[in-house]
Amino acid sequence: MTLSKKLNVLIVCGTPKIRLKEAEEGGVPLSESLKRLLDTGNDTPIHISYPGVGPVTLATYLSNNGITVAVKDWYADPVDLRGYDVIGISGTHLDFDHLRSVVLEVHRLNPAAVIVVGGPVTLTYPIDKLLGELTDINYLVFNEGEKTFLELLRAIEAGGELSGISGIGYRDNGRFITTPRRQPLHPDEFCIPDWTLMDLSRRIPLLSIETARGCAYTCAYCFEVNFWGKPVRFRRPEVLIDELRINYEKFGITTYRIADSCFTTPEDRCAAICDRIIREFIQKGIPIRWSCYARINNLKKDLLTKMKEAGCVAICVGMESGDATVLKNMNKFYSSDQIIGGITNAREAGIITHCNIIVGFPGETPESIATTISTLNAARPSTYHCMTLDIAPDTVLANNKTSYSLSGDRLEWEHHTMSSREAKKFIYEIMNNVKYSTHLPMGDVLTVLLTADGHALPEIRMLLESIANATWDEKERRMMNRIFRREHTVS
Ligand code: B12
Ligand code: SF4
Repeated sequence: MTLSKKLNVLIVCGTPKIRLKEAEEGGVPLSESLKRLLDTGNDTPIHISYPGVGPVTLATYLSNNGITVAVKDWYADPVDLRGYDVIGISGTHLDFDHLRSVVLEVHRLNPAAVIVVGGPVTLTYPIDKLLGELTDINYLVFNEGEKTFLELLRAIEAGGELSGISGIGYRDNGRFITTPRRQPLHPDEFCIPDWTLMDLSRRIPLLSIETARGCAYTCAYCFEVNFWGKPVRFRRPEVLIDELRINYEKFGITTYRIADSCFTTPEDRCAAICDRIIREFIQKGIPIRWSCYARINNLKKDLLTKMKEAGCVAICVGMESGDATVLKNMNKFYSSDQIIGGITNAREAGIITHCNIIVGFPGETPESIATTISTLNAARPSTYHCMTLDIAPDTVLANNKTSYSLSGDRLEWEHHTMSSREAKKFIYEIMNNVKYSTHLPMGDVLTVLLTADGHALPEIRMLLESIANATWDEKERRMMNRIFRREHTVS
């Protein structure tokens, strides 16, 4: 499809609302105490939505290269699609069904627009499903979007040839074509996102920031390693400081979620960025606050103390299991003692901790589940979240099913010691036996959302503990409800 004129481009993005009922059906049971706290019945949508950094970074890159572009949150902004020639849909947080509904609606509202879909969703489903079933999509952009989308737009604008553009998918005479993977950008080519391309006025004062792309580890279930490629590409610390300063001066933003796959590795880089934040902001009275993804083996006292001083309020840790065999099978190179030590260190440094748990990885047994429970009870993270194993495509696990004695796909699987059906039941077993931590999807996100909304850490901790213990009286419960609702009604 070609349009021989200067293009007007819109990128739509956002995280869909999660319905409690859907979350439970999807294998994410919510604790009774959390349901009671929400007190809204089973079908109430919770909207944990704040702008992701990808679409704006992408739009900034296009804008710097002369393209007229805007970004809208599909789930939070009023979106008028009239007048756009190309509509890009960000699939960073969309699954297939959500993608289908956005594509259908975009096409209904602007049938003439060229529809381009990018983001992780383009690689979590095969091209014949995406282009075969969603016939309104014109092009897919795989992996990193900046250069690929720009080249694609220029080709559409000029009526040029597509086959020379790396990193795209399209139809050609009834066939689905995938062009070769594009070489990654040099980190100096990443843009400082220009948040004026999005309407921030209706959102809480919280932004995402990326300091690196990729991850140094190779956990067997993880999709991010292949998505971003190796080696990890690090942005220069001085550029990050500029980004924080610009966002403070333009929008008064001081609260962030660091979007990196693993911000704490390497430790000396993490410490060096913290030092700069302390020097450039904290010591000048600018209260930068943030959360990040962290790795168990990095959770050492000195680093955590520095992170706390630099404004870290919460960390999200992919603990995944407490059992040595399961951890080894996952390519995780830490022990349950390290988990307990690391989480304890973070708590003692005053940082709220959230642990993700995968239930059912090959090697999982009732005994390994018991070890995970006892590890969680000894480590006492503030919040945790259990999911059953999802066999994501192009992971070490998906590519070596035979050696893992694994059959099935995505959320329906079976191996020597467990099936996905059994794994779902074990989630309840974990929830019923973990004593000191709150089962909460996206716990650290809640923490930074509340921080951005002006709540103090003790208040947030009290909320999390109240959810866990469910012992509050009516007055306390009303206050918790107010805190929680305030944060959820923003978007
Ligand atoms: C931060 C993050 C979150 C935050 C998001 C908040 C926010 N607003 O930023 C939180 C914690 C809330 C979150 C939640 C979830 N997340 Co998340 N998250 C991430 C993470 C770590 C970083 C995202 C990011 O900002 N990346 C950096 C930017 C630059 O990358 P990007 O957005 O992908 O954009 C680039 C390209 O993808 C592409 N691109 C993106 N959009 C578009 C659009 C067009 C038109 C084009 C051409 C290109 C393009 O170009 C961009 C620049 O190169 C990623 C993993 C990762 N490291 O990327 C997972 C990830 C995106 N999350 C994922 C998942 C599954 C979830 C959850 C569903 C998890 C869960 N079960 O609860 C929930 C979503 C729930 C919901 N409905 O809200 C998956 C997505 C898989 C998929 N879509 O198939 C990922 C990849 C992690 C994983 N390995 O599984 N997440
Ligand atoms: S799970 Fe986390 S630490 Fe492991 S490879 Fe993926 S992003 Fe890296």
